[in-house]
Amino acid sequence: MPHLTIGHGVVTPARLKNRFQRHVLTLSVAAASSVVAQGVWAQAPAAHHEHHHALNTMVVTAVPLSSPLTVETDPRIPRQPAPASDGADYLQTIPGFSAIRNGGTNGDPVFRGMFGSRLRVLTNGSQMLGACPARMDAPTSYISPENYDSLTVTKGPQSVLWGPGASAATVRFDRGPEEFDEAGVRVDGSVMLGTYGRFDRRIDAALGNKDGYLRITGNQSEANDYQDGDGNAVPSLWDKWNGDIALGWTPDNDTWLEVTAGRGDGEARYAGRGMDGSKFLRETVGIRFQRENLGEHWKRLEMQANYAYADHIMDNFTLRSPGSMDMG
Ligand SMILES: [Cu+2]
Repeated sequence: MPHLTIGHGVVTPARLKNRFQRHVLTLSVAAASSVVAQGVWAQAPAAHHEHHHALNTMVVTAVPLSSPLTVETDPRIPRQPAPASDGADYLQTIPGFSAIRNGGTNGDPVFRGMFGSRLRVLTNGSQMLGACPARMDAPTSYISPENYDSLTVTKGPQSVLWGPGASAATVRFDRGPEEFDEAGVRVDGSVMLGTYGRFDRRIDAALGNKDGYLRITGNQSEANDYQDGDGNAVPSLWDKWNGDIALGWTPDNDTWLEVTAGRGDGEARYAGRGMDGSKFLRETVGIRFQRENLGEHWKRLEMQANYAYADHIMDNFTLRSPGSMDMG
């Protein structure tokens, strides 16, 4: 269970006041005792002990630190209240992260007050930048966290292993390699239904043997606008899908070669802007090679090449009525 639960008490102002009054009462009784009858004084400390204050329990759920600088977690593990619609939504469960929201999805992640190019976001070691000049598609908007096996956040600029510029943090979503001891098939999937049309489904399947594997991951997530207390629709609709395929070769325990290809698209309504995102097309291709234990002084050799293409369209007529200033 990689989630950390911390319980501690809360002292609210009302409670504090209440406690203060009780202490005053205790003291006044003690003072009266000492003046009126010296013999009663011995009982006063006992009476004081009876005033135990059971504080309310507050449960904090968060991803624990692996080290002071690193947070590692499995993004497939359920988190509350519902699966994350994109990378920024997931990162918000990690202490230090927040997001500049656009609508229901595609927020822009912020770590310790820094965002944009200060936050390096990598998927399988490659960088996929957004296409929108108004940052409707932060790099995390192309990421469905449940489609990855691990999430590692390296805080601060201390490591230069993953390229320059990450003064806030480096965020890595990674997949693979698959490990089959003998020929077999592995299938993992989930479906989630929620209010306001939230409907998520995901499949992650692999088949292979000791020498290699074929893995397919796919997901679709959608939600409608939610309504505020007066019943007005708040523009927050989204619908997005991803499909990825990976072909791996693992001839021995130290060698890994993988070729990947992926595609995805989506649309999202934005409450705070004059336009919506009607297309977030992603096309990625990659090849990576890794060999370990090359010698006494050479631990690992890694090579990879990636291609990423983003096609984004924003307009004010696909998902809303042109010229409507209420953005409904
Ligand atoms: Cu845009």
